[in-house]
Amino acid sequence: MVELLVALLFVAAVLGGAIVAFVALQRHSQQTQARLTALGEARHALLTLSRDLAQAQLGPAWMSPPNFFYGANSYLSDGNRKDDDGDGSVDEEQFDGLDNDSDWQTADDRHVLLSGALYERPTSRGFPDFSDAHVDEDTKFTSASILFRMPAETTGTVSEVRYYVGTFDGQPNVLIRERITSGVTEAGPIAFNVLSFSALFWDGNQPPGPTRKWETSWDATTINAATQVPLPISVALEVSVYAGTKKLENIPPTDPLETIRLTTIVNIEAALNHPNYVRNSLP
Ligand SMILES: [Ca+2]
Ligand SMILES: [Ca+2]
Ligand SMILES: [Ca+2]
Ligand SMILES: [Ca+2]
Repeated sequence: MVELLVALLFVAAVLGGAIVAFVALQRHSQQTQARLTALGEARHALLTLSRDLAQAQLGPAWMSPPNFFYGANSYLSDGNRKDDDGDGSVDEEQFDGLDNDSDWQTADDRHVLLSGALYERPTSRGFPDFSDAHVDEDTKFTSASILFRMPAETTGTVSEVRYYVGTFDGQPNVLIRERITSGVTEAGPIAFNVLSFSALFWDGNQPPGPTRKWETSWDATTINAATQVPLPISVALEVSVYAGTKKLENIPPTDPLETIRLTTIVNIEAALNHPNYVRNSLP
């Protein structure tokens, strides 16, 4: 009888251990699943945006205003409440292409030489800029909106497309794509749980030098199309998507947030091919 009891206790102990391990594994796989889902949302957001932005166009002349491209960022006071770059400060940067906390050094200039023969824009060398170390590494969140024209799905017509983060179908933090074609508006969700959406605009109109930089806003109507390029040459994009397992609304306002953050740069074909765009010559 004693032996049986010992055996039963042993089985119970093994089962208990197995249950604890199973719960830990499940929690781990839920976290992995949440990260994969967030990564999927972020990738889809950047791919959809890149595909549209690459086709941004000037005109047509009969539409008002003829040159139409707006971009704006509003910088939020909060980030993911984590010290992502391990420098002792939390969320100390803004996604603006600048080194806001002055910890950039010449050695952090990552793309002086991109490959054996390809260099970064000469005017960007020796200055902190996008994707250099210590630039925009541990950022606060941003709420951006971009509005531009692109060819519509029906040949010969034009759509006005707007991207922004808002509430869709009662759900907050949705990256929304709104498209107006011939007076008809369609809006659809591109990504969910988007905590940050930022866009920077490369101005090809500034003379080569340190003034040629990423702008945090754009208004094509203020640019003289006869002598300048009304579209940005490139747009740098950032999205941060919530990747935690708890519901976002159940997280206390001071707790750190699990996030996935992706960035990319899109070139605008119509700007690159514009006759007023003066390219920097490569060395
Ligand atoms: Ca952070
Ligand atoms: Ca930091
Ligand atoms: Ca910095
Ligand atoms: Ca910055």
